[in-house]
Amino acid sequence: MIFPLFLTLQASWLTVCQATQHYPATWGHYDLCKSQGYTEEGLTWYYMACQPEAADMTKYLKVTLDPPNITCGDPPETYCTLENPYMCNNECDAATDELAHPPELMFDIVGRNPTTFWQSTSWKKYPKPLAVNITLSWNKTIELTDDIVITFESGRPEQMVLEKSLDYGRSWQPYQFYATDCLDAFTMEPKTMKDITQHTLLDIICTEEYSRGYVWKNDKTVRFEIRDRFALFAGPKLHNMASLYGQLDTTKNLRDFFTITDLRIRLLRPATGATMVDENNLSRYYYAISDIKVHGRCKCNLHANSCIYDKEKLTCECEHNTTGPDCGRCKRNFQARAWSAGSYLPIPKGTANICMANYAGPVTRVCDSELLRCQNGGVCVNYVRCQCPPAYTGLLCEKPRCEKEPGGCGGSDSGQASLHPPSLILLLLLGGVFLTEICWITVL
Ligand SMILES: *[C@@H]1O[C@H](CO)[C@@H](O)[C@H](O)[C@H]1NC(C)=O
Ligand SMILES: *[C@@H]1O[C@H](CO)[C@@H](O)[C@H](O)[C@H]1NC(C)=O
Ligand SMILES: *[C@@H]1O[C@H](CO)[C@@H](O)[C@H](O)[C@H]1NC(C)=O
Ligand SMILES: *[C@@H]1O[C@H](CO)[C@@H](O)[C@H](O)[C@H]1NC(C)=O
Ligand SMILES: *[C@@H]1O[C@H](CO)[C@@H](O)[C@H](O)[C@H]1NC(C)=O
Ligand SMILES: [Ca+2]
Repeated sequence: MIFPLFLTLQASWLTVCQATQHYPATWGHYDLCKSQGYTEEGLTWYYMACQPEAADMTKYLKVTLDPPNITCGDPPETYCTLENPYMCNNECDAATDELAHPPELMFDIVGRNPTTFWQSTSWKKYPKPLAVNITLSWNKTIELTDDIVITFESGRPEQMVLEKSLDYGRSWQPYQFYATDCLDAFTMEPKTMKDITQHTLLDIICTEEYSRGYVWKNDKTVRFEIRDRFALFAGPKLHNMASLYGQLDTTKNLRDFFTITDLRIRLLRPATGATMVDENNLSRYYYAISDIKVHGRCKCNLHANSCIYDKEKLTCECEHNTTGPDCGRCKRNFQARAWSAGSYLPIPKGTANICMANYAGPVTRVCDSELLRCQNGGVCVNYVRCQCPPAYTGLLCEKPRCEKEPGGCGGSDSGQASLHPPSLILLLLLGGVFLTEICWITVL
């Protein structure tokens, strides 16, 4: 009797600790939806706010190019470098594996040598703009947890916009503008992350920091700074996530700012490296991207601690009697109170806001004479309750009544499990909420 119980508790203690230790302490909360604990009533579940682990989200996206035939190589083409129009050894041929540059190469393993990249056709139709949209779709709401980083193999574009959608691509909002000259390109004052404060966090800026490809030849990345924005609330090293979570909980706009279903990179003008475009050799101008990083987690409204990818689709594994791709509603027959997202507060366990069974609805399936029998000689009354013999209690008469009495079932009593005092203390020490606390304190 004591042993299995003890092992269960120990197992749940281990689960809590292991789950907490994978990732930085800053992200360590909210990783379990429920845990088992011990009270006077026996084992019970504690429900907590929970969210899936953050992950590399590029594994789960669908990429679409517009125009669709903008990838190089059909027909084959030879490119020259931006720096030297006589150095022309970049060949693209869609029909040859080694010389093809399809969009998948923006999401393959980093560090492959030579670098793998997607490449566009060159700017053959100059002065008509060379405009390309790269759209990344998840068909699922995602919460960004780290910077979006786009690594160019070509020079970085002179004009570009990063856009997001929150409604599966029906409407789009800009995230950030990028240009060598913000005023000229977008009639916006150039700004950097340093200009952003807690109060202007939702402002959309134009930055010139990531566009001077020619001068800073080794700078190949274009970034959208998520961590710097988090840091405005959580401190430079994100050590005070409680503050950020508190803000996210109370400010819907802020939460939505980091939430997306799709991203779109609008490439508007390639690197030219000079004020004048060399019209005699347009093979110098094109876009090439070797890598795109998008780190985030499935949005599950704090009702799931995992998100599965099945049949090319991400879905939250909803707990707390919720359902839907984002756990956005109560399950059937669990609508006794209105659905509500879980809450990060109070830190660190949050509030689960579980959906409750409709007691007023159809009568529930407590007992029958076939499968769900009343135990210890109890009698099923109208399928709704067990009438228990005097010595037993509980929904199915499964509990000896003496458990509720002072002194429990110990003493002269025959056959009942007796808890030895030291084991009992150990059990209580390891039990329930206290158990989780110990664990968190150890990890942090
Ligand atoms: C892409 O397709 C459009 C219309 O189908 C065509 O006008 C254009 O020339 C094509 N571009 C390339 C680079 O093949
Ligand atoms: C122009 O580009 C072609 C490749 O399209 C290259 O072979 C040639 O050397 C270049 N010429 C000049 C003058 O830059
Ligand atoms: C790219 O997307 C924008 C809206 O986000 C749209 O206006 C534009 O027509 C699209 N296509 C190209 C080639 O830019
Ligand atoms: C997106 O997901 C929904 C289910 O949530 C599914 O019915 C639909 O077919 C998916 N759309 C695409 C384009 O995969
Ligand atoms: C569903 O809700 C009931 C209370 O209405 C609760 O006892 C049960 O544990 C919940 N189930 C889950 C999986 O959260
Ligand atoms: Ca690559």
